[in-house]
Amino acid sequence: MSFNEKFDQHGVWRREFALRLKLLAEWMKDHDLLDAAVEEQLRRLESQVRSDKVMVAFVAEFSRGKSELINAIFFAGYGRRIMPASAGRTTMCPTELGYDVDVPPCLRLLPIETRLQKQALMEWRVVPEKWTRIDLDVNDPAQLARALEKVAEVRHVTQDEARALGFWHDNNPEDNPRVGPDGLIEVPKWRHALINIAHPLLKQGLVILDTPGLNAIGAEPELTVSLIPQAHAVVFILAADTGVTKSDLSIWREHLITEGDGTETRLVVLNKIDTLWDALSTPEQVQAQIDKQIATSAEILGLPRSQVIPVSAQKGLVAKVTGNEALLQASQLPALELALGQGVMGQRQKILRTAVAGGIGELKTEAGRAMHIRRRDLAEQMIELRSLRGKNVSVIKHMRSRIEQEQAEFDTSGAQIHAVRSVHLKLLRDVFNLLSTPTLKAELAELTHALKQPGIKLGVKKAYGKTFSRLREGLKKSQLLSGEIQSMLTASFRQLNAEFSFSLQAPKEPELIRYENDLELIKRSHLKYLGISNVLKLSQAEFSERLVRALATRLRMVYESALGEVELWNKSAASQLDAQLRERRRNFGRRLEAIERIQQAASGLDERIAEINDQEKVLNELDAKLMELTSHLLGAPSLPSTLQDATAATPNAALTEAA
Ligand SMILES: Nc1nc2c(ncn2[C@@H]2O[C@H](COP(=O)(O)OP(=O)(O)OP(=O)(O)O)[C@@H](O)[C@H]2O)c(=O)[nH]1
Ligand SMILES: [Mg+2]
Repeated sequence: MSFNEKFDQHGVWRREFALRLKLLAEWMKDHDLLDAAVEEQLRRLESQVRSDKVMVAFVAEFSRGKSELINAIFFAGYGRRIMPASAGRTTMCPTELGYDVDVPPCLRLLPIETRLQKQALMEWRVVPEKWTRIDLDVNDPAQLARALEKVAEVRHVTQDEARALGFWHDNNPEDNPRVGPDGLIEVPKWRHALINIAHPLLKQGLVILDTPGLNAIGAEPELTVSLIPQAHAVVFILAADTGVTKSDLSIWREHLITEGDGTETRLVVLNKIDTLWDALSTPEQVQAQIDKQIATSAEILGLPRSQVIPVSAQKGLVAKVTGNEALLQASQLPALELALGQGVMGQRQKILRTAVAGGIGELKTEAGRAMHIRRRDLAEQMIELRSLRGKNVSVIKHMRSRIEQEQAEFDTSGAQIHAVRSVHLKLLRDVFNLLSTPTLKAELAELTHALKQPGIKLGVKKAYGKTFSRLREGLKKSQLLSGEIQSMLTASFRQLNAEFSFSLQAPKEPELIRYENDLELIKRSHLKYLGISNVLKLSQAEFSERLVRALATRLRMVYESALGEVELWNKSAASQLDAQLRERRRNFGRRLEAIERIQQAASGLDERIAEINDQEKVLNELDAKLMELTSHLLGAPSLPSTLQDATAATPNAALTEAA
């Protein structure tokens, strides 16, 4: 299966999942099983699957054919070249292609001058009015291609301006761009481009990142420390005729080497194999040349040969546009698409499904608990009613006053439950604090200070190390506190269970330690970035400023996820208490009502017992149905029979609506 097909299949699964989740939510609502924690869990699952994005980044030195390859893999359907690809430097700014329903098809461009301000790229993303917008007509490929030419636009500025924008460095002149005869320097006109089009793959959550060459990547720290490391796959492109050049190697070392796992998410493409096709050589001789280039490139990059894929993007594009099957095979593009499909999509699907399975498990536990309480209440009522069989009026009366007394006692115990809640919240506040934005900001203060010092900063690595070990300490402390809260909850719940025969169970605290891993990855991407060739750049205040900003935004994302987990945990504990209180109050009502009926008519008792029997049956059915609905959610992408029935008339309409 090619990448595109695999991605399509992934999309079908996600749409079905969303539909099934919606059905489950409605069903739970109908049966009064939707408490706050369940609702939150459902919301999370839905947004996790709906907003799941797969980012594929194309990274290489200029003119290796990144844009052409994107055209060939994703846009051949438009019948022409869509992304500008031409000799020399073409793509001047990082270009992200994706789809957001809430935004009309358009190209948004962030002016390069925004670099003079301190906001990080992530922060600019949320202020669309600061971007230049050009509407796109997806039905007019020529207009589309014309509009996209903007990403190649340049400006000519003085040396001072170029320096301020981060394109001129006095201390490593060999990297500086050429000065024109007029003394001006060519710089990109735009800092970042966002393309929003309803392309089928983009609609399903694919995000493509096209990047400019070496020095341009380095100029935007966010690209190096955030976008590229977070991409699910990176395609690194070499040219078959030149092999690995010095600057290819710098990009590879600086931006793409990942330690440990993750090598399957790095794909190396040996592009332009058509330049080796030659009428004077036999096909075997050509193949031998390609093989030799693969072997050398793999060796230099330290990869197995199987991970270097030969291809001709240009011939692949031409073949697809003209429908030339022989040329398509010769371009070897299908083999690359296959590798992308297996590697990237296979991985992504596995990860998403595992995450989703965890969420569904918790959902089942939450809903199961509500049913358990109901079942137990029914059983107790049954015992109570059976004990009334053949008893006289005064016994029944006595029973009534006993229930009323129990109810009154229970009502006064509200304070005790309230106390547990407030202790819980108070303790939680400390955890929230530890993971809050102000805390994070304070932790970063020292590093910010170190980076802001004028001149070359030899102590920066040390400052990074210290900052990250403090952040790790913070996480450890949050984990410790969470553990203490869990013990407190367990003890309080046990006490409440004993006193009121509740069946509360303290939910397991989140594993915040997990986020240490994220911290480690962030730290590594920063240190790697600083280590190689950027130490000199650090002497520039603007560069350091941008670096800290990029770091802060990335860390904030990690901390927000951690906070989200703590919140869900809190909701689960609170909603258990609420649910048991509510059920208990209802239970008193039902018991009193039963006594009333028994007092009014002799047949009342038997009728009520029969009713309880029925309710038990209904509960068993609910239980089975819950199992069924949740296991469907975990299943393979094919509609189960019940859903097929429900959507048989207009299956597509139902799916589209759910999506
Ligand atoms: N012969 C041949 N030329 C190719 C191939 N792929 C790309 N090219 C050409 O190489 C040139 C550069 O291609 P681009 O796609 O613009 O390269 P890029 O990596 O995006 O370069 P920048 O945007 O400058 O970073 C263009 O003229 C392409 O037509 C190929 O497979 N064979
Ligand atoms: Mg390009």
